Amino acid sequence: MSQEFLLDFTNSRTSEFSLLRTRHSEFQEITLSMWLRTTDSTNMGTPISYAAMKPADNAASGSSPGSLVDNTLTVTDCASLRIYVNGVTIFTDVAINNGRWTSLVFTWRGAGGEWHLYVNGTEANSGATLRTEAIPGQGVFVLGQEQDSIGGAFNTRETYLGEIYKLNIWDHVLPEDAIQALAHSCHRERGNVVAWPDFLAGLQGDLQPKGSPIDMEIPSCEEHTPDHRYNK
Ligand SMILES: [Ca+2]
Repeated sequence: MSQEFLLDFTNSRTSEFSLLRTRHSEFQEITLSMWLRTTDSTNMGTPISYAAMKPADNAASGSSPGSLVDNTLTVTDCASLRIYVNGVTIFTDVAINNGRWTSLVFTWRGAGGEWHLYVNGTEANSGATLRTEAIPGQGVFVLGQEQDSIGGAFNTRETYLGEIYKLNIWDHVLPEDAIQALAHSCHRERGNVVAWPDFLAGLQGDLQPKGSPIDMEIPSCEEHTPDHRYNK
């Protein structure tokens, strides 16, 4: 299935989202890439949230189901981006609610907790999270809503308002040149944890895929990517 579609979240209803359950085991590293276009300045709009259960210490006994790690991996508030990893808030001080298509790439390494945020291919902020444990696996990704329980407990004030295009997630930190390539409209890479078309099967409410417009106002391959792989 082609990646050439976008999802447009046009209202604050909690009934419109896409839900995707992963069977992937825990994540030691993450690369999250997506294109967003939004003007929202009032909602704590959440393009993507991930919720998972932390395995119980005595999971081997099978007697305990473990506990929910709220905000296991979540991106929210496009007026001043906050990214959560294992419940820890990263305040990036990056605003992207300017009504233009914006490429966001977030990388995180469990070992050391180092994270980087790239906006349109340029590093906008970086740091280290305090906790360095792995992100629990076998959880639920939700586009457009913020989960407070696994796959639910959404809040209208945290609904994403705007468009999402080509959201992909990898279980490792991509090399610098690959991160750069993600900031160009023609990239064809697919995440090995989540590939953009995976979300089509979990669409809820009135949310329907739209063809990606040719006037997306995002950098063309020829202008910005000398790499021969991306030239037609
Ligand atoms: Ca939450």
